[in-house]
Amino acid sequence: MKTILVLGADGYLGWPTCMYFSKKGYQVIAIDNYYKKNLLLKENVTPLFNVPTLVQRAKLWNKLTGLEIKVKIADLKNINTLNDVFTKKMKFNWCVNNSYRIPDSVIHFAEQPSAPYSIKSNETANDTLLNNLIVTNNTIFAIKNYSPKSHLVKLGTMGEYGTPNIDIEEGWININHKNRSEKFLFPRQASSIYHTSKIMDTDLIWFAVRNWNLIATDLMQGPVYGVQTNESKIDKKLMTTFHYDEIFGTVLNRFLIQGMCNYPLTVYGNGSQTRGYINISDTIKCIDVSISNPPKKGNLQIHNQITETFTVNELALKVKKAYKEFGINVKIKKRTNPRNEATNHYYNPKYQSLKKLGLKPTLLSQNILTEMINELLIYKDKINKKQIFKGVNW
Ligand code: USQ
Repeated sequence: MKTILVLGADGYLGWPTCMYFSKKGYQVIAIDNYYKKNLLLKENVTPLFNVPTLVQRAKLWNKLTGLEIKVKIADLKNINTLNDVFTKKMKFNWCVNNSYRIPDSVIHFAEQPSAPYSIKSNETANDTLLNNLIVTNNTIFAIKNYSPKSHLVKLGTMGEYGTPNIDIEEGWININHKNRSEKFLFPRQASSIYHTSKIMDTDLIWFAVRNWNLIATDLMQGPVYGVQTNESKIDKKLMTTFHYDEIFGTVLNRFLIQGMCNYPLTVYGNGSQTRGYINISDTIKCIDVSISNPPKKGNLQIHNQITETFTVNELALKVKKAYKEFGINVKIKKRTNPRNEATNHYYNPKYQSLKKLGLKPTLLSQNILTEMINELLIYKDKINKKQIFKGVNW
């Protein structure tokens, strides 16, 4: 039985990842310190519905499936947290059996994930940098010091590349300069402090990989959408948290809630900005594919983790069309873009590598949208319209 360590296990992607690998037969160790839950309180925003704590969900998972997800509530900024895992001194907050194997893979989601939060103030920018860089650095050092054969799988972001006027390669580019050539990280130029912190993460990981012969995969993911994964369908209490507020909600999840409560879809600027998107179920499949295909020692493997690209206008029209089936006439309102981002821009990212390794993408069909609307409709009364648009300016 292989062991995986999930960092940031209470988050939108962390918890479904824990259940998926637990069901697949992995020994799963889940760590989180409720950093994001506390951020929501601080920012005075709430998810669409409350989810039980990580410990409660792990207990429920065990009751319903007989499988164990070991849980530790601890701050990864503290060096001892990961050192305790790798030196087998970890005392879990919940587990069935205290014994465990050193992790074969470490899935790192433990980051402040919001671009608007990161840009709000000097304090929130510092909070983002401190959390994201220190947790990444502690993870690197724990692996280097105690388990250099463990595979680090880190969630990066397509936003590291920005929107350059050339095709975006999968992480690397060959540069010919004055008759000499070398392979470099693809140029990065992010448009928020959050996205910049991910660039810095990549640089830290690349430094560690080439100096200490570590094994790492950096997944450049686009905005994710989705409500349920196969495992959460067992019981509503196993569902992952769902955000639709301006700070923590991603655009498609936000549009679905806006359409449901008769709030004109908040298209920023002229809506031509293009991004690569991915279904939450595919995020987890990409992690699985990455774990099964580690790079060689001393190599940093980078995959662009998206399955298709859309402009914001295209997403808005898809949501409008999906709601028509429900007899709801969704309005779309273009508003002054609170972000400093290019709207009319070239965008041609490459994203073949995960498919070559076996990913079968779940594309954004009308059926998927209808399914998501049905999953969300039961929470319609819980929507708080006041948190849809707060106007965080860049
Ligand atoms: N947008 C709107 N209206 C909205 C919200 C967003 O037009 O109400 C636009 C934004 O201006 C942007 C695009 O939709 O052009 C995507 O915005 P987003 O809020 O869904 O995504 P973003 O802030 O870029 O960040 C999200 C996640 C982040 C992840 C990133 C992937 O929060 O953790 O890294 O997606 S990427 O965008 O590829 O960098």
